[in-house]
Amino acid sequence: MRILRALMSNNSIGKLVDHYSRYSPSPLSIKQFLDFGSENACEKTSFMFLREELPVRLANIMKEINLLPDNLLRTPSVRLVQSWYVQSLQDILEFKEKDSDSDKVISNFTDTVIKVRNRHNDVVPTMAQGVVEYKETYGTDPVTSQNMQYFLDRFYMSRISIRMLLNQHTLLFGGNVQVNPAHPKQIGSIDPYCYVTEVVKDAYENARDLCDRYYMNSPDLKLEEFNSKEPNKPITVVYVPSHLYHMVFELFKNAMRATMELYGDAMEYPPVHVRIILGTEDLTVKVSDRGGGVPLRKIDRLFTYTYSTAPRPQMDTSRAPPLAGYGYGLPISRLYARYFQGDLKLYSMEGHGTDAVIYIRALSTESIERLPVYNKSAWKHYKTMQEADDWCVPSKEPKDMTTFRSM
Ligand code: P4A
Repeated sequence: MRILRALMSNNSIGKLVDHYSRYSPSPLSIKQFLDFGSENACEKTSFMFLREELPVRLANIMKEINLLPDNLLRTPSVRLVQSWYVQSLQDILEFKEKDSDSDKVISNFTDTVIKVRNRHNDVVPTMAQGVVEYKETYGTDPVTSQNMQYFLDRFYMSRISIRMLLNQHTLLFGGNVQVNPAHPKQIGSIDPYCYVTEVVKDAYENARDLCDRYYMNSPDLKLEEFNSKEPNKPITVVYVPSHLYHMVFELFKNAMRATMELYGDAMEYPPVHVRIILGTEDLTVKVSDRGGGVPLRKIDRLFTYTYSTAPRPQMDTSRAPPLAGYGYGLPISRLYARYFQGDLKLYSMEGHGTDAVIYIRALSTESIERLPVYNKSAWKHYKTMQEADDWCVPSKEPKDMTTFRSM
């Protein structure tokens, strides 16, 4: 406590960041999130945990922000984001000064949690703006692009995890009631009986509305479910429905866009085909379209932040917003999948269509937060120059084999 006060009075935020970044974040399983929020849940336990864990998660990622290239750090957007992190760390740390854990303090803490969450609402577009500013001034090279990809994946993953903690606390203890009237069976943002089909249908309907507005038409949905554990029973999973929705909504938009762009004004379109499969370890959601696919050479770009923030193509703003095509839809969706030890992959067949697959852990004990940690290994990623490539550069014109090494 004395040390903390000394650090604070020094007004040296850097020392605080150094201090808390020496601790590793503590990943929670969905099962643990549920236990936090069940009957014997108490606001004080959550308060005691968060006032330790939030500074650790904030400080760990703040160390990595500091390792960004100077030119990127100096952009107004990145400075703004950085100032939010500094302010939030200070706001949370105030609750460690007070030895008290009176009801008043705990209630003030909940207000602070809400304030912190709102402060960080626009982190993604602001950070994206920073990347655009940097690219406009300095351009991009493969090394910088790779470092930014590494950083942004970790930074946005950290943000997803911090918001998960903030949301659970405010949803469980923010109001007087502990049940969310809209989702009475949810524990905070987690649904212990999330009907996967319902989330998929909901995301489809909303993507279809966008598609209809932009293209005046839309492909149908074909949905199949295979429950290998309990055949003929609807598939449920313990999960965050909003995360699942975010992912499938993104995949529907892409599938619809590819289909509509390929078929043009045809009046009939091949449907988007969704298969939901429950196995022992995995719950898999596969979204297949026949939109012509993407060549393998271009698939990585769909997940690249520096590519997605290319100066936007001129578009007609009098029309409805386009279905997809800019922004961080796919890379962020993949982070949501990875956050609880799942993944999101694209298997595209150029000339035919794309299979997009979401993998989710079927067991809530295995759905454990996947969190970045700042350590020597992470530090090296930013400091090490990229080694020379150890693969041959393919030559366009093959050598004339008859004269090759005078065989
Ligand atoms: N073919 N297939 C896809 C796209 C094209 C596709 C596409 C031209 C490319 C970029 C984009 C949206 C669609 C698909 C499903 C996917 C991803 C890509 O999940 O059919 O916007 C970024």
